[in-house]
Amino acid sequence: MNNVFIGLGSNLDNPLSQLKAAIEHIKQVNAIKLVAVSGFYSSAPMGPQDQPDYINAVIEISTSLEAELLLDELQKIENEQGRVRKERWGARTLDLDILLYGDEVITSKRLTVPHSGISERNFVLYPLQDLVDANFKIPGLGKLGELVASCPVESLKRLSEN
Ligand code: ROI
Repeated sequence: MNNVFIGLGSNLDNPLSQLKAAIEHIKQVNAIKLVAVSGFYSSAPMGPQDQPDYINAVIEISTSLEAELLLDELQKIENEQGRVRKERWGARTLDLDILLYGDEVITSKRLTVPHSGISERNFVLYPLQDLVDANFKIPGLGKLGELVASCPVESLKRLSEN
């Protein structure tokens, strides 16, 4: 079994419900066991500013699926929840990113793991910090605590309701 962290993001069509529905869909995949869910956070968009704020979270799963088969399952869920791929860095109903896949480094046509944006994305690092401790090692990038220390919290806010 592989321990995997997945980043969830949405800024359209009731983002909090989108994330919760995605977690329910992920739980229904046979080869996936849900281990933990971070808090839910709101944040200003990274990239074009003419789009709504995002809700983000990170989940930890345990899975027997190879990385690309896992990606297939996640993309199915994105599509079922109405994801339409339009402009790069534009608004989206649901984004499911494989952030970490065990301690593997993957660079294939479809996948870059650890996810390429991790160290600049407070909406990934802070939720991840809800699930693992500061000494947790991100392959090739160092300890989570050090990445968090050099990534300003800015507008990121933890929602009170989970
Ligand atoms: N900005 C925030 N705050 N959260 C996201 O999940 C997110 N996802 C994206 C881009 C458009 C880069 N901006 C984001 O894909």
